[in-house]
Amino acid sequence: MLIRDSKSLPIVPSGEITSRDAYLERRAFLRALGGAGAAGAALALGVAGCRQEATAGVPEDTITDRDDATRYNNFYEFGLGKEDPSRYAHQMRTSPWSVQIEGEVARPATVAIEDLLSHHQPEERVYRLRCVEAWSMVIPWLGIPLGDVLARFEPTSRAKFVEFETLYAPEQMPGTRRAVLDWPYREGLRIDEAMHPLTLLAVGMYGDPLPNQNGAPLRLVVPWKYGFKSIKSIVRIRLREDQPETAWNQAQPREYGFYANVNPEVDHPRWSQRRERRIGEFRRRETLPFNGYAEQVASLYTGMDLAKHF
Ligand SMILES: Nc1nc2c(c(=O)[nH]1)N[C@H]1C(S)=C(S)[C@@H](COP(=O)(O)O)O[C@H]1N2
Ligand SMILES: [Mo]
Repeated sequence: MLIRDSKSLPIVPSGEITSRDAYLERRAFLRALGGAGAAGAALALGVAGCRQEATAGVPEDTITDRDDATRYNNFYEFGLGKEDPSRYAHQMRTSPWSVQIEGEVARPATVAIEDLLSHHQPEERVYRLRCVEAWSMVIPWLGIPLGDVLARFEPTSRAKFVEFETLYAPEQMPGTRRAVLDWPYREGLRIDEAMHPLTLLAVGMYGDPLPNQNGAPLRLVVPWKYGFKSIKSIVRIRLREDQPETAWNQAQPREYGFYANVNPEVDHPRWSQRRERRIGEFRRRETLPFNGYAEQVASLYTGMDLAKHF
C-alpha cells in the first residue's frame, strides 16, 4: 500500500524531527484511537523516509513549534485575528459530534464520529501547510485517508465531486455574526483529488486530538492546495455530480479559485505567491509547485491550464 512504502511516504524532508520525544510520551491518545501499532510504524518510517527525500537546493523542513501551530490560526467562524481562534474556539461543542454523508453514495448515513473512526487506523503524516496569505508551517497530523472513509459509503458512478461543510452554530461561533463569508464555510474537491492517498481527514496533531482552533474533531488536510481548502470541523460530506460552490470562491472568485493548487507561477491578484514565510524562520522560502508534492499529484492535472483553473 502506497502510504506504507517508505519511498513514497508523504513526509516532508526533515533533518531533525524535533518533537519526536514528545510523540513517544503521547502514546495514550494513539492507543485510544486504536492505532498504537500503526502510529509506531509511521513514526519509524517517518524518520527513515525523510532523509531519502531531501533535495539539493531546497532548505530542509523542520516541524513547526506546536505553540505557533495552535495560536496562529485561520478559523473565521471565531474572528479574523490570528489569535481569535485560540481565544474563542473553546466555545465550540465538539462532543457529541456526527457527520452526515449524503448525495451520490449507495449508503448515505449520519455517523457518530466514534463510529466513523472505529473502522480505520489513524496514521501520522508530516505535511507542509501553505496558506494563500503566503505563510507556511510543517505539521504532524494524525488522520485517515479520506478515500478509505468515502469508499465505505460506496460512491456511485455519478459522484464527480465532494462537498464539505463546517458546523454553523452562531451561538458558539462569534465570528459568524458578521457576514464575512456566506456561512456555513463550504469547500470542495474533485473526486480524484478526494480519493488521492495524500488527502487526509485529520483527527489529531502533534500526537494529541485536534485542538478546537485547528478544526476539532475532524478536518480536511489537502497538502498540495492552499490552506483554505483544508476545511475544519466538518459536519457534512456530500458527493455530487456537479462542482460545488465554495465559500471563498463565492466571496472573491477572482482571488480564490476552486482548484487552489499551490503555484509559485500564479500570483494572487494582490500579492506574489513566489515566496513564503515559514512560521519560525527568518528568511523567506521559495514556494514549491504543488507545495512540494508535484511528484505525487501533478498527473491529476495533465492537460489542464493551471493559470485558468487556479
Ligand atoms: N471552517 C473553516 N475552515 C478553515 C478556515 C476557516 O476560516 N474556517 N480557514 C482555512 C485557512 S485559510 C487555513 S490557512 C487553514 C488553517 O489551518 P490551521 O489554523 O490549523 O493552521 O484552515 C482552513 N480551514
Ligand atoms: Mo489560509
